[in-house]
Amino acid sequence: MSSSTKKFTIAVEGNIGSGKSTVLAHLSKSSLCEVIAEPVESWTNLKGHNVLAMLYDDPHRWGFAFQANAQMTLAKLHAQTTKAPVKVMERSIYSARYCFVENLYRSKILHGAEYEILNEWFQTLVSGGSCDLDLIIYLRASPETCLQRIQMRHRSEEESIDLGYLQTLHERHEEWLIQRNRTNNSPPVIVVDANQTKERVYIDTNTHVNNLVSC
Ligand code: TTP
Repeated sequence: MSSSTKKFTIAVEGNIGSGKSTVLAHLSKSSLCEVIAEPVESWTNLKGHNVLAMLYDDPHRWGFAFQANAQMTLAKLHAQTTKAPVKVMERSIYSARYCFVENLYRSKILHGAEYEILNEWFQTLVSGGSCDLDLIIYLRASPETCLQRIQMRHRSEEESIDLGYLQTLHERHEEWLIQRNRTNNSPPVIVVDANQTKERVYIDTNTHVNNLVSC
């Protein structure tokens, strides 16, 4: 495939409240990009069940079910084809596994058996190559900034999120994307300072998307 017709898949990653949705809304205006939004709506209404609220109300009871569903819904989005040269995903199956599942397990919320089942399922879903990424853009924001933004947007399910939870999730993102603890087949990672104003974040993100397509 020539470089002019080659298609790319990018995942925009970052802690809860780091600004992924606003960056995606901005990128959706570019003719280069087709944006695949995260299926949060399907998590708040799974045939009438709000599994996101259930997760926050009782993580021990619902952590496994939520993460099983998150992995499955994200894998479906990975498999979706797009017409534009760049497919941009909000999150990926990799952050569901390496950040959220990992965090629930290390916090002793997921049982060892549940962790192994989710991991086995994850390995199966990614093994065919349909979840491969060409680039990860990491919106790196401090947990304090994320908390402020979460409080401002006021998603009712997330009222129990505190700084401690965001700090542990921040550490999982850092292990995965900065310390590169998961090096097998990992795509390149570009870090964008997401503590900046959203205008600055847009400019930085646009630059990276354009660079990817022109190289
Ligand atoms: P995010 O994927 O972080 O989306 P967001 O809308 O909060 O992102 P941003 O503010 O940067 O635009 O999280 C959505 C919700 O789903 C959040 O409450 C965390 C939760 N979640 C999990 O609990 N487990 C998972 O595996 C994923 C992907 C999300």
